[in-house]
Amino acid sequence: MRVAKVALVLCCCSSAAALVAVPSHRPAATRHRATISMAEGDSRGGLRLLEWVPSQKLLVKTARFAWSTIWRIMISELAPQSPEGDYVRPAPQLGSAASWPAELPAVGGRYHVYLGNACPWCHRVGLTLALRGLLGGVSVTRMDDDPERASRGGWCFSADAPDPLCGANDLREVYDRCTPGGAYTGRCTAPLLVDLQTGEIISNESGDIVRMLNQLDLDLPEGGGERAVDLYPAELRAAVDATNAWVYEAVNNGVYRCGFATTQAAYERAEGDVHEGLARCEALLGASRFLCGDVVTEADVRLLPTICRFDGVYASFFRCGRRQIRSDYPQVWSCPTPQTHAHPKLQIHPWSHLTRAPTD
Ligand SMILES: N[C@@H](CCC(=O)N[C@@H](CS)C(=O)NCC(=O)O)C(=O)O
Repeated sequence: MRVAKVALVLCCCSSAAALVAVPSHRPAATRHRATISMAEGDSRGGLRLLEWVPSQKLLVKTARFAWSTIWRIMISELAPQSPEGDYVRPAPQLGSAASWPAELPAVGGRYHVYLGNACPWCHRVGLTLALRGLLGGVSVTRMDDDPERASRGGWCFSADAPDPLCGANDLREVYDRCTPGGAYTGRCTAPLLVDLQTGEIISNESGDIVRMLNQLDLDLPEGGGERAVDLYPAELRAAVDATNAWVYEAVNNGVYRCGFATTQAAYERAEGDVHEGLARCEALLGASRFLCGDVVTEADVRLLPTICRFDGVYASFFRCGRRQIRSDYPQVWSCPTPQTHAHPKLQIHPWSHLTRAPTD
């Protein structure tokens, strides 16, 4: 039906355009003939699908079948599914232990992270670098998201932010370069933390990277008091771990489970979890300044990237906008850094390359 509706709208628009296009200085009779001939001319444009196809029903069904088949193939590779249609995020591939490797010295300029602006998992790493005062000691490359330029995944380098490790064109080349044998076979995800001296990958799991960076103490001249921020203080570790677990399941990954669900039941499960999780955050942030009390922790750093993309992106694109942060979760909206909410750059569709799921 949707295709038919679009066709109808297009037909209406082109007829209207034909009428508007009639020059007004002509005599009335000429004007009438010109109107008819322009309208006829317009109707003969394009493939004239609606004229020669034997059945509109067949056309709509064929278009819907082709569209949803292509979408299903694409989504099954991008977003693996359970038999029930739930999105199952791939397990971390190069996730390390969540502690800074003892053999790697705390040396400024030696470690590098690859980040993509659109990516919430990268955003948590960027926030950690800032909160830990590490931006002067751990270098960062911000990549472009362009699946047509990248040979696998979407991340590639631009002329003004080239790859410092090997001058790669895209992140896949970096993964290859850092893999013994030179051929990495998994997903080329960001964020990625590497050792520039050995050319080895330290981790490509954002949660691990956040925790590792929390342990990295670089002796930087400009570190200042910022370095005093401990995102995983000993007395709050149990609370932070517990909060991370449900925030990830319900909120961080919950929005993806909504957007990538391929059955109605799976979508409803995910959508329910998202709003249950947000309601839980709302209650906690009403009672204390941050999720685990009065100090900022990893838990807040992991929540924020999802929150500030929620109204602009996930609500509509992943279809979890039954309630929105700005209007329905005031404590979440005002805490902890309201200025990052609805930042214009975060309103830009991070997945503009993807097409929406067909809704049949
Ligand atoms: N487990 C990873 C997931 C990161 C992730 O999914 N990153 C996305 C960008 S938002 C990515 O790079 N995807 C590319 C791909 O899967 O090919 C983490 O948390 O670090």
